[in-house]
Amino acid sequence: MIQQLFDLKDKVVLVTGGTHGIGMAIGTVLGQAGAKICVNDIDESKLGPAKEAYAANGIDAYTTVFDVTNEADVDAGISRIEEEVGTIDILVNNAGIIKRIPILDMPVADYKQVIDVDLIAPFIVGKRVAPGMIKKGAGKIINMCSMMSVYGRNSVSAYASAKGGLKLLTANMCCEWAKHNVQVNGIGPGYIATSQTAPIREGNHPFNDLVMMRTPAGRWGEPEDVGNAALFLSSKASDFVNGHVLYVDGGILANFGYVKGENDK
Ligand code: NAP
Ligand code: GCO
Repeated sequence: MIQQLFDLKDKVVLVTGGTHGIGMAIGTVLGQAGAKICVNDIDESKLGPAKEAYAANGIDAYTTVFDVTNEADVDAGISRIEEEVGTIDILVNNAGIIKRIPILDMPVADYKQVIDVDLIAPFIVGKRVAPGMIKKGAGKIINMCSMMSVYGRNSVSAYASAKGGLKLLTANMCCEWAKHNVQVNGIGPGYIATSQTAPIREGNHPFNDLVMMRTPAGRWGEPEDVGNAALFLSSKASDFVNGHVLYVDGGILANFGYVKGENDK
């Protein structure tokens, strides 16, 4: 039955940084598909509101605090999940930060912090979770990539460096773990309306014009658009999809752009 392809009943999911934004949308969709949802955050104050938001959608989310950049913290956090919920079947490396600073003005410490969260943390968490999947003989890992896995743009050098690296870390995880029936893929969202893009979206920000010019769909993406793609990559339907980055971008990567008023039909 087609529904069985997308049934995640009894699967244990970890969405890092899943207390709001894209991560919460992913956790919600996977939870509604039957999975047991676990989310972490670096900030304990985010856990209560997140648990309530998940509950409002009928999902009893397991919440815990750990810093994805800290190997010991990750090990303790994953151990808690393994003991209290079960071995993780589906990992979504979603936690991420961005710092929009031109290279000449960016302190090296800021560059390193973005690399730590957006690239090294998926390595740390993936390396900690994969052994359980390998032992079970099955698993799904989704690394949250970006348009900046393939493009640069002014002021996001650290973020693009990390997301570009994450695209190839995804490929390498695939090469090493596919033989164990662990599918590792990326999702590359376009411009999505979350708190991360609020500074370049709200208050009639001129960046909106660029997003509209580059996005054939003519809108900002919603977190749910990404959640739906995550359901595919978490399900049996994608068992032969590996090392792939699924772009959820409204057509940005297919489009050089257009001049307002020209060919608008
Ligand atoms: P967001 O609203 O800023 O959420 C990011 C989450 O990651 C937050 O819950 C944050 O916790 C958590 N986090 C940050 N550092 C952490 C750490 N060291 N340990 C644990 N958790 C940590 O961002 P978003 O827009 O939902 O984006 C989610 C992911 O999608 C990110 O990887 C982002 O790069 C990627 N992405 C976003 C877009 C977009 O247009 N929004 C497009 C492409 C890709 P706190 O809130 O407590 O800091
Ligand atoms: C930016 C945006 C983007 C999005 C996303 C696009 O400043 O350009 O924040 O980086 O977050 O990564 O895919």
